Amino acid sequence: MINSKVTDCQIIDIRRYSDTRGYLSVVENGLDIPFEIKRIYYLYMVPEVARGAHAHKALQQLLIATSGSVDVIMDDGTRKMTFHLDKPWKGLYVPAGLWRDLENFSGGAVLMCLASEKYDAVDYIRDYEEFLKYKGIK
Ligand code: T46
Repeated sequence: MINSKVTDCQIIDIRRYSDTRGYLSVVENGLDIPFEIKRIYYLYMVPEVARGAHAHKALQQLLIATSGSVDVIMDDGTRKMTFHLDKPWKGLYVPAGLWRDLENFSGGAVLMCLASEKYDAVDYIRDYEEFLKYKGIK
């Protein structure tokens, strides 16, 4: 998705069910998000450092702060948008082809990622100049 823009990112309300026992949220293939889930991973016990700093050529993701909070800064090479994730029923849909930085993890934060593809190191662009070339900006 070379032409993707930060405005293609969107916050998705994750279905939730509550009763006297608390809340349950669910994401189901084919119903709740615009891709098939092939992998799940999560970041936790993150100290005061930034993570991310890369783009994906093909991977689509739904990022959910299942605990605590984190700032996700999305960048399409011409514009940046910051998404503050702090609720387990809010997911950030991230299309392919966008640079992301992950900052300000709160204590105890857990960032879960539902991913459209299996792990492939070749899908990553980790150099910002290369990213700008990929987007046709430089
Ligand atoms: C992303 C953000 C939100 C694997 O071996 N398999 C995997 O599925 C993943 C995701 C990572 N790894 C290995 C590769 C590295 O040696 O785990 C190590 C740390 O990965 P990375 O430096 O890419 O971590 P982040 O936090 O910068 O990025 C990760 C995801 O890689 C990325 O897709 O969007 O979380």
